[in-house]
Amino acid sequence: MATSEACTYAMQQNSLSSHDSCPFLRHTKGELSDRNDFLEKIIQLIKKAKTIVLSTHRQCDGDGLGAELAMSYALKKLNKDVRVINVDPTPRKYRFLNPDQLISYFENDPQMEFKADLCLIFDTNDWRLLEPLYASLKAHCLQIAFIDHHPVLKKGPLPTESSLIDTDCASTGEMVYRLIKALGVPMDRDIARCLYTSVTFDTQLYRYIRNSPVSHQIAAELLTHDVNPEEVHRHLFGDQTIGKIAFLAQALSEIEYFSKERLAVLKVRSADLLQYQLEPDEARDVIDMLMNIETLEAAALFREDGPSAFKVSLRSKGQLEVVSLAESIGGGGHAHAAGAFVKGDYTQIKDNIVKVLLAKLEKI
Ligand SMILES: [Mn+2]
Repeated sequence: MATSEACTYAMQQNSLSSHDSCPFLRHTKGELSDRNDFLEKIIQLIKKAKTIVLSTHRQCDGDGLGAELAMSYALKKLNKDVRVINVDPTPRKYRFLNPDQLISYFENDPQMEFKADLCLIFDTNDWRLLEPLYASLKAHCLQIAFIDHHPVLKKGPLPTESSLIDTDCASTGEMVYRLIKALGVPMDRDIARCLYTSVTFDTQLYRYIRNSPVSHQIAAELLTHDVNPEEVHRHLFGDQTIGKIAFLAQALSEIEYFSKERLAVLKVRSADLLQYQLEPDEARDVIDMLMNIETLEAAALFREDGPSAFKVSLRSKGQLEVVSLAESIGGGGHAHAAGAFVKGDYTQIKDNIVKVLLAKLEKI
């Protein structure tokens, strides 16, 4: 899947230059203060709206969740009638942000009633990642805007016209930080903790900062608002269960290597997740672990997602991009971190993907 995927592995370079012509893209180089004018349109929409619904992609991650929760705290301070509605429940590792007290889950209540002047969707610009909630948002919200740092897909759906897409930002949290500043909402501990979660998660502890000190600058300010960084880091990247470690031991012993250990492929079965009592989200960091292997230039993880259905995660390093492959199978993401949901026979899907990746490796 495109976006939640990409969030775990933000790339260091700017995104695909072929998207430069996209009217939604705002390439915003420069100092923090210079970039605020790009936010003006969204700011006006927010100021005008009385009721606002916030959401993010399904199987949310720390970036999308932190961004929407930070914005919900900020909008409440502006006396807006705010509601956060996500497609599905929040993965375990993010529960320290008390999502269940703050978010309604559409999956648990598909008949839920709401109406809003404005809907802001964070950390994706692909409405398919919000289905079936998106149909309901379209029916009940006067205007919808995506606020996102992923490139717009070449062949996928376009974001709505009022959307703000900034592929220079290392996280959606960075965009929301700017929005909150532009709205004139004073920073407080709740907002800071959520934004710190966003920025820290998507930069993977300040590893993927897109050649910019901005993530650090924002973090430095947020930490003056009584955020406990070790606590956030522990929740996001530590706190593994014994089951998770046993799962990793098994999964890592089953890696298949290709092309002189430049490509790795791994399958995660639903039965494994069940056996070790893991949520699907907990298989996600396995592929990032793989990418720490010195020789690897690309990796593909196949996670069973129902009968003959797989979540494919792709990673790459350096010159090699994987987002075009992800797009070709109905997904998307960033250049070095992308994914898709696919249906079909495992061996066939895997063979096709390996073939494409090997051809790409040939070319670099
Ligand atoms: Mn993100």
